[in-house]
Formats: sequence, C-alpha cells, structure tokens
Amino acid sequence: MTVAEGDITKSQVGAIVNAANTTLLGGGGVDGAIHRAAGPELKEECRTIGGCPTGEARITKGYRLPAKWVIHTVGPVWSGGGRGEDGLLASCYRNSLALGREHGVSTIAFPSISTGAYRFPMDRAARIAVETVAGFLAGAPEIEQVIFVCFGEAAANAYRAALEGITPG
Ligand code: AR6
Repeated sequence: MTVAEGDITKSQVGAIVNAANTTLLGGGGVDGAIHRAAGPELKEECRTIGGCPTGEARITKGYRLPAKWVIHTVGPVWSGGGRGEDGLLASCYRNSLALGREHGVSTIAFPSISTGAYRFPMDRAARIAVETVAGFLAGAPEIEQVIFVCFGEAAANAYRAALEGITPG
C-alpha cells in the first residue's frame, strides 16, 4: 500500500475506484472528475447498471482514462457514526477489491471515499481504509499494489499516519 497526492484520473493502474452515489449517474468531486476524464461513454454504461446500494460496488470500463476499469462504490453519508457508517465504509473497500480481483486487476487506486461531500471524518476514514485493505490483501496475493490517491496534503498526511499505524516496527 502506498500514498500518492494528486488527481486519481491520471493514475496508470488497472482500476481506479470512484466515490459515487447510489444512482451511479455522476456528481461532483472525484465522481465528476472521473466522468469528465473518461468521456460520455462511461455514463452510458452506468445507466445500464441501474444504481448501486451504499457499501456495494460495480465495475465498468475506463474508456478514455489510463485505467482499464472503473470500480464505482457508494460510501456512507456521515451522520455522527451511529448509523453503521464505519462498517459500510469498510464494505466499500472490501467489495471494490473483490471486484478488481475478479477482473484480474493487480493495481488499484482508491480516492478517500466519503470524506468530501459525504463528510466522513478524514482520520477515521483513513484508518478504516488502510486496515480494511490490509486485511483483504493478506488473502489476495494477486493484488500487487493499492495506491491511496489523496487530494491535498491533509488527506495524504492522514493516510500516511494510518499506514504507519499498521506497519510492523
Ligand atoms: N482525485 C482524487 N481525489 C479527489 C479528486 C480527484 N480528482 N477530487 C476530489 N477528491 P467526494 P464523497 C477527493 O466529495 O465524499 C459526489 O457528488 C476529495 O477531496 O468526491 O464520497 C458523488 O456523486 C475527498 O477527499 O466523494 C456523491 O454524490 C474525496 O475525494 C458524493 O459526491 C471524496 O470526496 C460522494 O461523496
């Protein structure tokens, strides 16, 4: 697992993950950036899927992106932490990785799901992301690299701190 700072639409990986909403028809934030960079065919394919519940994931082609695939997952809206937000966020990571593995993807880039419009606290989200991905990778040697692509220094620092928390020694 590594941390990078920048725009996930530029990532040269097998799959990038999109922090989508339940309609899968696009929005702002990273979702808007991915749809703009991939081109209109992405939305056409998303339309045929018919939505995605919170915590689950769906896969489409990447079209004009450098990534071959886009894995769309729907993070929880933060509402204080008492509505299963932590578990739903962990499910997003697990289900995204499982879909990537099914499609033979060995490198996956994640944005910081739910920490923008959906207001999930960054440090808590970073810890859940890193712990959940570490747990999955322990049983999935086919996935060689996971990159957390952070938008800005504050996010990158949160992910670096979370990674240090699980690095032995
Ligand atoms: N590359 C990497 N990270 C980015 C980029 C980018 N190009 N753009 C923003 N981020 P958000 P959410 C970061 O709001 O909270 C959409 O409208 C951003 O700084 O994109 O899961 C959807 O359609 C933040 O840390 O996703 C949904 O309606 C993180 O990505 C809703 O927003 C996630 O912020 C989903 O909200």
